[in-house]
Amino acid sequence: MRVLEPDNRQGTARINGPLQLQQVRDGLATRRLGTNLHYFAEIDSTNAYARRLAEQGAGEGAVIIAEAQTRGRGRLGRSWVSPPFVNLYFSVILRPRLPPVHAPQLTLMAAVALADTIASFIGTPPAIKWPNDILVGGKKLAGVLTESSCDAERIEFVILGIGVNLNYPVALMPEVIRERATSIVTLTKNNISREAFVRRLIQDLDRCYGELEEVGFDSLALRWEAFFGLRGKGVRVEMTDHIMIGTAKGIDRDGALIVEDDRGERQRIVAGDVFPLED
Ligand code: BT5
Repeated sequence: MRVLEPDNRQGTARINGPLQLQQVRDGLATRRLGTNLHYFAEIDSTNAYARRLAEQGAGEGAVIIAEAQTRGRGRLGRSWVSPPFVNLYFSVILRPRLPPVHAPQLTLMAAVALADTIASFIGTPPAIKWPNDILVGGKKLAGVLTESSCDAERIEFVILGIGVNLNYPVALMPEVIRERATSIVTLTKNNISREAFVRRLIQDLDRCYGELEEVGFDSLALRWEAFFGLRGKGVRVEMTDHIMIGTAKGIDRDGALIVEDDRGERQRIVAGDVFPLED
């Protein structure tokens, strides 16, 4: 099922067809991730599939990629717009040897790896919006959805799900996201090789994940903070049961966001949405 649709809207000759998996594998230099690639033309959600695989005992590093998702998901029951052949919908199974309290570090690790990959394609560092958005010019280019299965002592597995808008012009996005989203083709005016992008992403994740397990979180945390657009800025934090206004201070060693409230007290935020005050 090859869809040959010359993408002349962007003035390029590139064809938006299925991902060429062999091109992803060629030259893939990783230690743990991507040794096993599962590819689907369409799926409900790569995260849902990865979870099913992990529950059946699939090993660390298995990667699931789909051309389209019928129920692509974001956090808190939100959905991820997932049209075919233009983007990346990606999940990887991890079995980290970390205590459950450190599970949030994996989301931040993934955001650093993804920001590195994106920077190499757009030529400028994107901003990370805590905990999981990658923004360029204030617009969302990518998101990370981490889902874990833990007991009290150990993490059984973590599914790291990543969605990135690649060759998906903003003009073709549905209205619900058009004003707040962007894509690599919109930023660079060029379609990119999705194979090169996914290969680079798997390698960046492999490197950052190795660093997290072997060296610890500190140097990743510094790099995360360098990408964090809101340090020192006024923020509104929306949590399930209340809203807080304060100044973003950065993250702590457990990956929680530190916000100084209007009484000067530092609060740890472990879940919620953060917006700049001027938004
Ligand atoms: C996220 O959630 O940003 C995490 C998105 C993770 C998607 C990947 S795709 C592969 C894997 N399999 C899945 O099923 N999911 C993961 P959240 O912070 O809740 O943001 C969701 C919000 O982003 C939506 O409510 C929209 O406002 C916006 N949005 C939806 N689709 C988008 C898109 N393609 N580009 C930019 N923004 C989008």
